[in-house]
Amino acid sequence: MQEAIQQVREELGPEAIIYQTRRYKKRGFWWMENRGGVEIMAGVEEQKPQFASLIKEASGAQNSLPEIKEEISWKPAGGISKLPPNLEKKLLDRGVKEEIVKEIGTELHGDENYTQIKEKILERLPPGKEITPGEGFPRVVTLIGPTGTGKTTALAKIAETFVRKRGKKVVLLNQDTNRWGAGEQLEKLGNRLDIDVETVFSPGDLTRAIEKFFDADLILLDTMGCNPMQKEVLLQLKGIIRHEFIDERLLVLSINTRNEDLVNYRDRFGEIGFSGFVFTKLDETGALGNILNLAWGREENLGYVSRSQKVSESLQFLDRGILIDEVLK
Ligand SMILES: Nc1nc2c(ncn2[C@@H]2O[C@H](COP(=O)(O)OP(=O)(O)OP(=O)(O)O)[C@@H](O)[C@H]2O)c(=O)[nH]1
Ligand SMILES: [Mg+2]
Repeated sequence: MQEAIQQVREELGPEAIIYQTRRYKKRGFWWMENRGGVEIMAGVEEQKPQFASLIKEASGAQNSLPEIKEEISWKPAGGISKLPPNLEKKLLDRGVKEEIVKEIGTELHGDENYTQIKEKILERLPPGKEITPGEGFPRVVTLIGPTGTGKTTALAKIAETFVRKRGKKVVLLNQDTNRWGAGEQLEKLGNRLDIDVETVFSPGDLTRAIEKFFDADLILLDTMGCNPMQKEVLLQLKGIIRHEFIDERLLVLSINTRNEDLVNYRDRFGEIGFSGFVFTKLDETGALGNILNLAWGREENLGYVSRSQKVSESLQFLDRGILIDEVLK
């Protein structure tokens, strides 16, 4: 131990502060190459914490200095959590907010393995929930979100999967009467899949449409893109999507958007209520951390991700375990 402390002083200077010293038995710190030894956390004041881990084979404690030097591995930690430095870096590189990384780190002791760390992250993420068709009556699902996030494309992918791959009876409803070409987009899809398409202008229309297609397995309601900064537009949407017959309200967010905007969108749409997330355009960004930031500590379910413009490429189910593995891989 004395020798190791001397090494620290040589590397960081005589002002180095020893924060913590620990001895290891030969067991598993998986990111530290499974070696026993001594770890010293030290830093120098007046700088961003420059923590360093000094690990030395316990069995080689009597080694002469040059031999010991070969076995010393300095691993500068990011300094903001007790996560293994490589995992901390991955989370930050993927865009996970610093406060979340810190929060994950606070409850760790520093000797957890990957599965244990994953468990800690899992605790704060909502589970994934798949769309299931109704049994004896239709399941009604609506997609909501800001303009151009990929709502209609996601809806088309869901319809394609349930009609073509699962042989279910699907009906499309369109509430988007504002945007030029919105109706035609769904008509085209309806023709291609040979399924019914109807436009609804009011909650009353929606009730009538659901009653009309009560033998369907799945009714998908497309909504107009909403600027959530316009309160009256949100309230108009709320009037339709809070309909008591709607089972799932999925918020569609394009993940290639600035994190601050995404959080704002989530909160604004949260005010009118949604039940799960669909994240689109993952093929355009590596910032998967945005998903973790948005779902962190939320009640709404994780749902699906879209990685392509092509309707033939189905949405992928996103469970929290899959999300963590994707962010950390
Ligand atoms: N790269 C990529 N593009 C996508 C994805 N999903 C949708 N898009 C594209 O995003 C654009 C907008 O898609 P729409 O499905 O029309 O979006 P929307 O939310 O229905 O738009 P509005 O109804 O106008 O609010 C189109 O060019 C789509 O092809 C995706 O996963 N990846
Ligand atoms: Mg649309």
